[in-house]
Amino acid sequence: MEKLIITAAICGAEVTKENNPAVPYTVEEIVREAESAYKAGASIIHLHVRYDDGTPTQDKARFKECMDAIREKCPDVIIQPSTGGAVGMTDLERLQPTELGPEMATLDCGTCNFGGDEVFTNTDNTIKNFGKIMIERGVKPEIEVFDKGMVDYAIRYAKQGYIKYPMHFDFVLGVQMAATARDLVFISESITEGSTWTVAGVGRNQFPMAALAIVMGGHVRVGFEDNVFIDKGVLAKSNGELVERVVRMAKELGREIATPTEARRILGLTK
Ligand code: KMH
Ligand code: ZN
Repeated sequence: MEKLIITAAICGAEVTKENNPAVPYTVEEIVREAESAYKAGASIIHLHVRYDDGTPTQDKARFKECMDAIREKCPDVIIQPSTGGAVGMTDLERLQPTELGPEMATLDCGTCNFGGDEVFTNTDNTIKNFGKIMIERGVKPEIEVFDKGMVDYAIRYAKQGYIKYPMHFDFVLGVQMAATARDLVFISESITEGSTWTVAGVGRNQFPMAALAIVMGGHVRVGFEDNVFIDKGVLAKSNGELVERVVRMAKELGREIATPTEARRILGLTK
């Protein structure tokens, strides 16, 4: 089995300091959280950025500032900006960080309900356009899927030339598709041969999904974007604390942790 790639989704766009005071907004806070996750064993930082008051933004300059500052403290970490941004942002806003030529970025492969009246919209044209632009800019997509139909869409887009093989998927479970062992087996067996996958269990699903991925040969995403608790009712002090728990679990289960260099090889990153 390959070593385990841990992605830390340190910030998100929806979670706030009201949910957990350690959620980062400023550049300094974002760097602090990235460094804590990296030192604990994360090889990928999935990045959203905020203005100092916590407002999510896809502003290219703000991304550059945060990415440069993260690289100073975590020189070899893989930085994976979000192109999902926050609900309601335009495609042009969302695409801005891909202009910085990152190694990876997310590519959300469908529309999904985000609670209440919020809908995270990704039309067919949006996805094809994002895929095409990411190929042009040499950015490897992490394909975000919230249910199994989005895997099927991604395979269709790959056949049509909008996504390159081998693909890398992130199964976000517990938003739309349930976070159960049965669902994880089903969705992970639905991807194309040679593809890789990671799982982001949302809320209380974070560590159970991580445990399954560790033994199934997948990879793991944790972080405040998806979950702010280290244990039932106990807020995590940092993203690093969430990563540390996954590292402990992997050790107990006999799976080694990938360094950023090893993660690049596993994912076929060439930049
Ligand atoms: N914040 C969500 C609307 C991604 O990063 O690509 C989108 C999201 C997915 O978080
Ligand atoms: Zn995200």
